[in-house]
Formats: sequence, C-alpha cells, structure tokens
Amino acid sequence: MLRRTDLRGRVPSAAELRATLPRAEVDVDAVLHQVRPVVEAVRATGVTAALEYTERFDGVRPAAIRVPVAKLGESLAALDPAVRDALEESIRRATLVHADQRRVDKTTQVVPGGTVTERWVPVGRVGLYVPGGLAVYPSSVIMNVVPAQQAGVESLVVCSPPQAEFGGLPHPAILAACELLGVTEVWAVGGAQAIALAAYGGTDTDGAELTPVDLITGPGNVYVTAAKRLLRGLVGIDSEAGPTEIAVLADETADPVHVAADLISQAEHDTLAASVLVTTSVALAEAVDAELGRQVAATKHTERIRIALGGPQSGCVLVSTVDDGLRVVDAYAAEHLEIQTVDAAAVAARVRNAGAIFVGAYAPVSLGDYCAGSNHVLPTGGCARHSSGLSVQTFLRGIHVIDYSEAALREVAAQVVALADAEDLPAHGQAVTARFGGAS
Ligand code: HSO
Ligand code: ZN
Repeated sequence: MLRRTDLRGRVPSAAELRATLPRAEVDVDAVLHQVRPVVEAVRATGVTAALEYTERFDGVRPAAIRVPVAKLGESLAALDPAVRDALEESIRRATLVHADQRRVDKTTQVVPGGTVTERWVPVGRVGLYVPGGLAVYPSSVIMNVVPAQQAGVESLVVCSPPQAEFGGLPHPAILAACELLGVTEVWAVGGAQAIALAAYGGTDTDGAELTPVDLITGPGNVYVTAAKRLLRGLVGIDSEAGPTEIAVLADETADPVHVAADLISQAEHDTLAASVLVTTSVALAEAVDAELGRQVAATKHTERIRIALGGPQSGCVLVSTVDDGLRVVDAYAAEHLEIQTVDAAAVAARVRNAGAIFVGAYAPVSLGDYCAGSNHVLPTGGCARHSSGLSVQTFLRGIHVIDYSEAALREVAAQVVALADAEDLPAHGQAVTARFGGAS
C-alpha cells in the first residue's frame, strides 16, 4: 500500500534522501494576489471589510463579531462531560510541561562593573487563530493558549470563523475550550480577514474594539497562511503550518498493528498528510502494508486516508541498519517521529531533526496530539531542521540589558574604537571617547 523505496546497501546523499520523500505541494505564493486585497481592505475599513469578506467567503454574517462572553459559558455547560473531562486533563498536563519552560532572567558579570542581563519579557498581546470547517480542534486552542499563559502574556484574543449551523458563532467546542482556559475575548472571524483584523485592529459598529496584536499564532488554510506571510513584520507569526506528517523508524521488533494505526492516525487529518515508515525489516514493511489494508477499510475517513497514504508524500523506506534509518529520518526532519526499535530511548537520543520524538511502543503520536503534556503545534515541511514547536519561548522575548560603569567602559574604550575604525564608523568610537574628554 505504501510506495516502497529500497535504500538497503547504499547511503544516499542528503539531497537524494529529500527527493526520496518529497513534501506535499502547498503553494502559498499562488494565492498571495487573492489575499493581498483582503488584507488591504481590512487595513482600510477594519471590521466592515472583515464582515464583508466573512459573508462572501464563509457565507455567514455573525450576529455579533465579538462573541458575547456568556456564550462561552453556555457552550461549556452544553459540552459532553467526557469531552470536558478530557479537555481539563489535557490542560492540566500541558500546563505542567509548559510551566517548566518558563525562563529565568540571567545576569552575566562580564567585567567588574559591567553586566549583561537577559531579561525575559512576554509578548504584550497575542492573537490566536483557530480554524473552523473540516478541522475543528479544541485541542489546538489548548496548545496555543497554555504556552502563552505560562509565558505571562497579558492579553489574548482568539479568532475563529462563524459557523452558520451554530447561529453565526464559532464552533461550540472551541468556545468551551476558551471558557476552560479563561479566555474571554473571542471574535467570530476567520480566514485571511481574521489575520488582517488581528494585525490592524478594528471597531465593531456596537463599539467592541479589537486592539491590534503583536503576535499571531495558530494554523489555518492556505489563505490564512498567505495572510500571515503578508503581515509578518508588522506582527510576529509562528511557523507556517503545512500538512501534518508522521515518520516511524522501526525494526523487526515493532508491532505492525501499532505502526499501521499510527500511520493512519495522522493521514486522517488531510489528503496531503504524510505517513512515512523507515524500517530495517522487510517482514515488518509487509506486515504493515497488510495491516494498513485492513485498518484503513475499517476506519471512518477511509477515502481521505487512502489518498494521503497513496500520495507521493507518503511511503516506506527500507534501510540496512538503524543507523542508516537515522540518516533518513534526520534528512526528512518529520513533524512527528516515532522510534519503535530495540533500545528506543537510546535511538531517540541520537535523532537530530524532528518536531517531536515519540519513544517506544506506548507513545503514539495521538497521545501527543491530546494528552501527553507536550505541544502539538510542531514544525512541518522539513522546518524541524531549524525550528521548534510552539512553547513558552514562542511568547517571550529575551531583552539584553547592558549596564556598564564608567570604569568598565573606560577599560574597553580602545577596543571599541579599534573596531569602529576598522568598520569605517568613527562616530561609533567617538560616542565612547566623548565620555572621556573627547580624544579618540
Ligand atoms: N496532529 C496534529 C494536531 C492534532 N491532532 C489536533 C488532532 N487534533 C498536528 O500536530
Ligand atoms: Zn493529529
């Protein structure tokens, strides 16, 4: 079922490895020309344009674009108690993990009288985008809000598209998750217009005001991503989220039933999702294929999963050794990487590139999606080579505070002047020497 590539007995270059496992094509540039006028219109007229585009693209006009706070509590009260319990447990575990990510200010004494402090300051105001439509993920509300709160972000707004079937409100599970997290500001706006409104701000006709944010996080469709790309700079953004990915590095000890189930679990998200098996065992590859056939037929979203598993972005790679397998998964840099081998923890410790690593038989990706305590907003598309997932750090800035005494400056004045002269920037040197009588 999975396209198979046999790399046994040879070690391909990193470039060949990347070509072996191509990424799904999502062309953000291609929609920039459609998104630019939306962003411009929202910049010019704020809520008016946001509402117009919402009507045009989402086919619904929200009763109130700022969701009344009472609706959040009502949504929680109506939520299935089992789902409420699960959301609470997810919040509890994520809070434990993210609380430990808080940073402590650090002062380095460079010389007597000269210190540099790295001071961690939370971003002032954050906009969190939560998609509607096919992907309604209250778990993603948790994964964005918890690190922001643990970072100490004071002001947070959630934007999510209004849904006709819910009376022009965002999906009730999203509202319930907001209530559980203590988020009170929710706007019923989605798509590129939501990103633009969060960036530029705006005022509703009944006086509700959306104050511009400093940072926007959260996944979205290609139009949302295009808007984030256009507005980056005016606001900060998290990474550009692409289709989800799972890679499994497995040897003959892995259970094909588990491996197949995990590959299917992420393929369930999207026809463009990538499911990749890297294994030293032909027997396992074959058993996983057989299991995929059985399990895909029996699951709910069969068609979507079949397309994802059959796409060029998914496949099975045969390797001679676990070491070679590590080279393959490092070149691929998966959003999620499972290690299902002998000594899984030791193998996992050698991985260089992955958004998150799931160790052994009892850490499936779906545990991390909901209830491990880890974050599920992770780098896709190979970005794990240079980026991390969402964390408290995403919502902090490390400000360097430089504090030097007169004596400490005097001691290093000649070196500053030497470097300034070497760069042909003598005024830089003079800014130092001016403090000591002007001569340089
Ligand atoms: N696997 C997705 C996150 C998610 N899964 C949300 C279920 N709900 C991207 O990491
Ligand atoms: Zn998932």
